[in-house]
Amino acid sequence: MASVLFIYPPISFRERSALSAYSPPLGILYLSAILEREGHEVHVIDAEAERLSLAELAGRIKTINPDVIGITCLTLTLDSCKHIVRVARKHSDAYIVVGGPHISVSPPEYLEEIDADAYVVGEAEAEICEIIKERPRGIIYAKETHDIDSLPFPDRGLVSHVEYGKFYGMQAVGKVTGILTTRGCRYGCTYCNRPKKLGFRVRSPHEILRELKELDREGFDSIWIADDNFTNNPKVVIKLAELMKRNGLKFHFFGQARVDVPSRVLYRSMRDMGVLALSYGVESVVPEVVRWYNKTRYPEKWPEYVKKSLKLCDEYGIVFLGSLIFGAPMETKEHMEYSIEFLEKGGADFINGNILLYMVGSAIWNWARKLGKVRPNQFVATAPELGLTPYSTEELQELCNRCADFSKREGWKSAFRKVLKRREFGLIWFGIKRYVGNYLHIRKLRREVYGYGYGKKYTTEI
Ligand code: B12
Ligand code: SF4
Repeated sequence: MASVLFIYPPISFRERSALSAYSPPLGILYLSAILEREGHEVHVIDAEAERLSLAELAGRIKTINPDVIGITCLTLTLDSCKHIVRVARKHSDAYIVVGGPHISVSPPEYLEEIDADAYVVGEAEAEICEIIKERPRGIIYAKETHDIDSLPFPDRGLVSHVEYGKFYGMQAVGKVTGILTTRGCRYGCTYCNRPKKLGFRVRSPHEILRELKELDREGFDSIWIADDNFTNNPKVVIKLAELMKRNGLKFHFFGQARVDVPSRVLYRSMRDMGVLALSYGVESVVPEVVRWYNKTRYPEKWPEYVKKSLKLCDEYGIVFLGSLIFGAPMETKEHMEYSIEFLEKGGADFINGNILLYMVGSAIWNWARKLGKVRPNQFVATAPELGLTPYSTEELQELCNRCADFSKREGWKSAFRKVLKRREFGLIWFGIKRYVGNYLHIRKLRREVYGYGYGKKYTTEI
């Protein structure tokens, strides 16, 4: 039996992300559960959430001295991943295998630069045992699991020492973890570089309930729904809410959703099961821009969908976090300001502004490649860097800061109002403690700059 160490890298070992310890890395926790079932000894280091330096990570690798090191690689964590491989080679003789979203979208000819022994394209549950046993070299194309109900639950015990739920300096209620109710995505946004080949799959509500019961026994209070979109399959959500009610189960849920499912039954169900906050990929409310992002087949209806979702969130006391992207080629400053105002006046609680990224594997990266704007190994670049928007980084950054300022000014007040509306007294008490705590904390501490992804500096006070 082998000793296996999985590592989840940070975006950068120098700057820490504002999202740094939000939710556990479920992908490797699923793989760990499968390996443990076969009798392997598994360790997991979440270098992002544990805020480890490269030297500290090297120390941990030396101490564990594993036979196999498995690393998750995102496009934005590619550099950190390369550093980890270098350090792992120096401090161990382990066989090194890398997987994750970037490996699945990278042109294969560039994978060798990572200097691992093997690279896994796709979801690895079906292959992981054989990989650990046979230790093959080169690129392995994994088959996706169609029946995701057949998978064991992720082994969250491997990261029980890490405190999750931290988000822009705030902390979710109680003990926090993540869950997946679906895999894959049904949409094809042009800026998105999640692996497209993975089909959309849904877990049965009974199976999700079984996992939630286990999380309840383990004492979890808050759960981040790690699906690409929790509202991708409203029927499952509605059924799940019904089952949870029947079983007397309730958690504080957070997740990501789309605006184009503004159904009252769905929102009532989400409120009943405990959904507290949803992050929506609004991106823009200008149909021309929305069309370019291929967000929907009905771009002219998008602003109406946004309005309806804002209204439903208000009605059911769900905190609305709207994400916007700035820098589409035809997008003017007036368009961007209009989108911000639309959310500000429409009742969004938080607004998260981002500069458009061209990432390998996305349709817009392929387009920029054809135009000769990106080099084949330039896996990520911002719109201003490529000259694909008339605006400079500073101009777009200013708009991002305007969103951050709105969130800091209004977000907590309006979110608290929504919580009051829900009449959940435990939550209200937690909110008061946090609000007062944060206020004192903010006054005491100096300003700090958080690195948030690539091309964007998120300045906040902690
Ligand atoms: C939850 C989540 C987060 C959470 C928690 C991250 C975490 N600890 O998991 C938070 C909010 C913190 C987050 C942050 C970021 N995220 Co995120 N996140 C997700 C999300 C929604 C779910 C992740 C998940 O659980 N997936 C389900 C599991 C089963 O899939 P998986 O992780 O890919 O793992 C499978 C395979 O990839 C493979 N595999 C994975 N690792 C390994 C390792 C080995 C050795 C092997 C063999 C196989 C293997 O097997 C796994 C099991 O099937 C995904 C979208 C998605 N649905 O995947 C985006 C996603 C992964 N995130 C993305 C991005 C861009 C980010 C950020 C860079 C955003 C930013 N600008 O800051 C940061 C990066 C932080 C960091 N250090 O990684 C992109 C990555 C795109 C890409 N190609 O790189 C995705 C795909 C979203 C998207 N639609 O574009 N994220
Ligand atoms: S951005 Fe979200 S909705 Fe669009 S394709 Fe990517 S995961 Fe799906």
